[in-house]
Amino acid sequence: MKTRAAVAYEAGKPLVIEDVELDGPKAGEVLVEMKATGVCHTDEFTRSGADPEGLFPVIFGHEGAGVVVDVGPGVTSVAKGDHVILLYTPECRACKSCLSHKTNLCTAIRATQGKGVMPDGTSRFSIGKTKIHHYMGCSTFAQHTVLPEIAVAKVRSDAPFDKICYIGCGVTTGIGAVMYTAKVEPGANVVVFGLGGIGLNVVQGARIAGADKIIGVDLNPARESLARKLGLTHFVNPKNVQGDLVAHLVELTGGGADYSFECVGNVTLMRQALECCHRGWGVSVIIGVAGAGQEISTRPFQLVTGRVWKGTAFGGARGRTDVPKMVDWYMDGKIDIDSLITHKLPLARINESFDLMHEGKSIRTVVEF
Ligand code: NAD
Ligand code: AHE
Ligand code: ZN
Repeated sequence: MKTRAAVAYEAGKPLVIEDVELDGPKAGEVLVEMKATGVCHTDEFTRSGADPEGLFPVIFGHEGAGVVVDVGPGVTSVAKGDHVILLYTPECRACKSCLSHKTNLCTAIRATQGKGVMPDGTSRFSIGKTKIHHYMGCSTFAQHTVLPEIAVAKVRSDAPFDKICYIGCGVTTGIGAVMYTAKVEPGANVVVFGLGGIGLNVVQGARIAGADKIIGVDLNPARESLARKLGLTHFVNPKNVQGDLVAHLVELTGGGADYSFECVGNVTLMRQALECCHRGWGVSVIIGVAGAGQEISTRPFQLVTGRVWKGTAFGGARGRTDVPKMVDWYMDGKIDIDSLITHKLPLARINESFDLMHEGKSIRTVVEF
């Protein structure tokens, strides 16, 4: 079939809206009609050329919700008409990682996903003779896309696509990092570096977990009011701190953070996030994705004296199990998504979403089909 998509031909260049060929679902795969997709900083990260795994030409997007319109042979867990959220972290429930119950990082299809192809090693997208790569196994910047059934979470049909698409990455990553990865307990002091589409969800996750102080660090003063609405208790703009930021945060938390989260992708901030943690037990969780060649460093003494460095992908959530629960929490009013969706655009104007991101104007832009 033909479908409309935003194609990235080259790093750093605007996406081009094109009609692309899409082959139908093969065994174990589903065809999804996209209804809405968020634009995450990670899409921009790969578009910019900073991603060591970046491949071109490609159809980006990994934060989507839609409807199953066709299924390939052998598909049993979803059917035509089901509403789904797409999963860049699938959940096969059969691989060593899924069976371990120690990680959400299903390994069933990660190798081919990283090569921009489906599990059989081929792409479903093309233009003429040119193969177009899939992105993070999702490619949500297209009116239709094909995924393995293990990479979709069936969700309730009364939930609005233009809001729940954000559960496909940002919401689950932020709230999951607090609940599943860090396991923040009531009364804890939390520091969040970066109050964008991910960090604000860390803030609301920390509030739900019953954190005491929730301190946000961001260079953009416009982030403060929305962050406070979601549960932030203290806003720190590093530009206004006299002296050392880490020392300031240690003082503000009365000795160091119980938990800190880096939600920017900046290795200097990652170090500060670790070092503002409390001696003996503070846990720092890296969420931000750093560019090719970047490395983290600290004095080993920081770890010897009990601080713990962790990382999280998709907030440690198991997609098919946890994502439907997240949708229920939204529908029950337990989590706020509406305030974070600051802009909506049609696919034809998707490039504007990257400008809004760089200008610090948007939290999430949602593209509706
Ligand atoms: P965003 O652009 O919406 O937010 C980034 C925020 O960081 C902005 O508010 C910006 O003002 C702030 N910031 C930038 N530089 C700063 C600095 N030096 N000090 C303080 N604040 C600073 O991005 P996002 O969508 O929230 O994504 C954040 C990061 O998380 C990205 O690196 C993204 O790739 C990554 N991410 C990781 C996962 C995962 O599973 N690990 C999932 C989604 C996104
Ligand atoms: N390709 C990059 C890594 C990118 C990365 O870490 N991605 C996160 C999700 S970001 C969503 O917005 C992730 O899921 N990582 C686990 C995985 O298996 O990719 C690089 O540096 O190579
Ligand atoms: Zn993302």
